[in-house]
Amino acid sequence: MLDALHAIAQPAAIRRADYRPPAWAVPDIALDFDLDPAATIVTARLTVARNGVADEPLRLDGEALELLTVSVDGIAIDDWRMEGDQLVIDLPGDAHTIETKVRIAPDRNTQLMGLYASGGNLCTQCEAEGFRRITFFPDRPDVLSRYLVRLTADKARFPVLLANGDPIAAGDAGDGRHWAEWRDPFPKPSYLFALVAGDLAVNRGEFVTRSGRTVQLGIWVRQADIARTEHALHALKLSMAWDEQVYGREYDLNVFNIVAVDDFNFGAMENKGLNIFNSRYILADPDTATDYDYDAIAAVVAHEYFHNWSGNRITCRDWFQLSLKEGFTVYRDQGFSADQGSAAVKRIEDVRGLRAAQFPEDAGPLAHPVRPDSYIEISNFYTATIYNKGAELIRMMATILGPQAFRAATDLYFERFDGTAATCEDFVACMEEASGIDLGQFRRWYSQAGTSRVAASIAHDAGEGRATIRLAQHQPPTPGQPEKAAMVIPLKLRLFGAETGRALTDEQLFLLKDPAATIVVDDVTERPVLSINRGFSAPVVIDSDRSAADLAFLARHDDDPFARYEAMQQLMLDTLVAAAIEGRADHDAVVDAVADTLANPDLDPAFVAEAVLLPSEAFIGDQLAIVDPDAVFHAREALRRDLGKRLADQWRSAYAAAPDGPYAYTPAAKGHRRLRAVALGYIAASGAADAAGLAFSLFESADNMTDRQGALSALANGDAGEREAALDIFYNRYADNGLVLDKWFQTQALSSRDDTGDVVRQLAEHPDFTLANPNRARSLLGAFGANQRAFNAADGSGYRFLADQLIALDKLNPQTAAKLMPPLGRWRRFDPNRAALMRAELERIVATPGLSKDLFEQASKSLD
Ligand code: 0A1
Ligand code: ZN
Repeated sequence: MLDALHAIAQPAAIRRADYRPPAWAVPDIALDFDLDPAATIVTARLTVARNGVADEPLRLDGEALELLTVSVDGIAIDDWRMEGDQLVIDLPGDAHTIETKVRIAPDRNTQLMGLYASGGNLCTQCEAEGFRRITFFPDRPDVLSRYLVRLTADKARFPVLLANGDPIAAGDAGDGRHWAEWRDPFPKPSYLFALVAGDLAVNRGEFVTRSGRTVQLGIWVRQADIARTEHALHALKLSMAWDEQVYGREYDLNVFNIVAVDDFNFGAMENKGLNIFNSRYILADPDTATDYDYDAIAAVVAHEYFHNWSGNRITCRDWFQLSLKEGFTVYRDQGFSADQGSAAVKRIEDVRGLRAAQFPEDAGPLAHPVRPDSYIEISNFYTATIYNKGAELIRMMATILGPQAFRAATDLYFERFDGTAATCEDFVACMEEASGIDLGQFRRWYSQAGTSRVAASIAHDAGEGRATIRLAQHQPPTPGQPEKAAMVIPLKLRLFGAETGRALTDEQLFLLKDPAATIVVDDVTERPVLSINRGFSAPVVIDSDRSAADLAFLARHDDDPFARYEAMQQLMLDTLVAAAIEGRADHDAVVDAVADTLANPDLDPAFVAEAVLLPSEAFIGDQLAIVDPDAVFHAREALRRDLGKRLADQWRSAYAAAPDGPYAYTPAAKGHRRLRAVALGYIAASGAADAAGLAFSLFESADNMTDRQGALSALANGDAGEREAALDIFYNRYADNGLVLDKWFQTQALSSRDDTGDVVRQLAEHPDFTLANPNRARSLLGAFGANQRAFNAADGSGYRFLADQLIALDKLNPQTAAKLMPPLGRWRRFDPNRAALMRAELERIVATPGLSKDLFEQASKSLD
């Protein structure tokens, strides 16, 4: 009895092993929307065709729907039944037409899944399981249908009516209402359905495909934002051309529309022909968006566009295969961004992102394989592992195959699986078939979680002229996977001579397949220094015994920019870890290496800016057996101050080196701005008397948000009088721009000041703070959770505050609440006091009545 009660309270897990093909196909669906924010009537006519066993009933998913009528082949029926959230109809024979009519209330939809209102407009979000909140349907990605959609709405309030595919007809409906019809000829799963109804302006463009078809492009936003859409439109055209050139993929409809909305749970959504975006990934002008925002907009526009092939033309058989579309599409957008500017800097940024988000996930209670085996709530699996580690898997296969075979393999994949719902296995099989390379062992990357570690050392026999490289791999245990088999790890290696600085070998790709391996290199006449995992050829941690001198040497001489950056990072990390453990460390090697990098005229300023930046507090903490957030903070601050003081002149010249002139979004200008911001940070860290004045004058004179926000961040970390002034000016100047106000909240939540916890709690009471808008919630709570020292205050005040906010947010928007929870789940990494305080908050969350599946899954797994 108790067990039964327990079973009801705990949401059930869905397992990959339980996959069964759908019993009924739905080749066609006609949808009719009578749109009204308070009460929308949705009529759905489905043609259904039996797919499987003769007596399987038709099961249609539905959630929060008010069912009005059901009919079969034109005749109203009442012998349907509900089993949980499924509408079940027993049907004789093999083919029928089913019609349902339901009522929904978009203006009460705070979850932002299904049909909802944002800024007075109506829009949809259906991935992963939102379509069931619009109408009854087999809401799973392997049911592909052709959609015909008719929208009717008040003409004054909703002058624009958009849906997937191409527009086919429109007209007046009388009574101040109008209608539009859209047809999407490409069969698609329900998660790719979308509609938008609203008062929107459009920035139109055109793209002529390589076969000569003209596609009408449109970026739809509110009228006041139209001037900020040019960058996104340009990025869309670049993406369309790039996918033709690099992957041979052409666009397939006559129109491609993008709509920006302010209330959105994720970044953007690839609905067929009608992408819906979080407005932060569309709107940009120099005054309101940073270079980082510009880059992110181009990357997300490209990502969603690339999904048209990797995701829409070929979709996923089930949600366990999510990385099939996401890992591959991230890999594709990374390639696109790399081609727009410096590929080396892009790779550095991507690896930094992987280490910040994915490595901790893989080392914590929520670790899961790139192809998971089970989930409770699929929305929780839109993770850095599925997306970013998934992209690294594709990159490793591309490295192993080489460019020609990889392109042949993607061609084969696109051709063979076009119009179907495929699996990760299908993708890997195409890689094998096109290349003739056996990827049997490689498949473990899909099934084993955790970040692999490789121990690497090199010995030199000067007499024999022989170098011996020893490698050993280690697979750490993760939840449910205590033991693991050896992986195939593609490692790019090269040796450099310690005396002459020249390369002693060519770059070599070594596939580490066994638990341990030895590589012997002859004709090595001087002491070799090992450059390993060049270009970050595998998403692993390298444990090497390279000395500070060898790392400094690589930072100076390695010809691979990533390896050079990496050597510098390792040198800094070794120094900071020693300082965090011992309370102090010798900074000389780092200071010399940074000085050298700053003095090297051959280096791109964008690269220099990355190379001289210290590892984050979180990443330093990740290297410690038990994270001591205060020790890490002080070690890092001490090194920042020392670098700031000892290289004061170099920072001043780096700061001044950026050429004057109006804002331009070019790789060179971006690099200069980046270096200027980093230099300003060091000048401020040095404690120089004029630092706040310098930052404030940049803040005031800047003609762009990149410099202005860089200056604001530098001020926000200090306690000069200019701090308050700048925050006030910034707030007043942008009071009517939600995306910029997010930056105002975020900058304060990321501050390194001692009082940040108090400031954040006050900001949660600010009239402009609301949990109803995901961007705003993330700007304060997400940034605070990432601020290692402030969040992990020893008295547990940060944990209590976040838990309070999550419990409140869960009632409105479970997905966003669940996304913000992971910092609370890292208790194993901290001392017993902090761990107990964190666990107490997790327990409080789990015990909250009416908790969502989303937050329940994250919090309960984090307690295990
Ligand atoms: N497929 C989208 C991500 C996405 C997933 C779920 C969403 O629901 C709220 C929204 C967007 C992408 O990869 O961009
Ligand atoms: Zn995606």
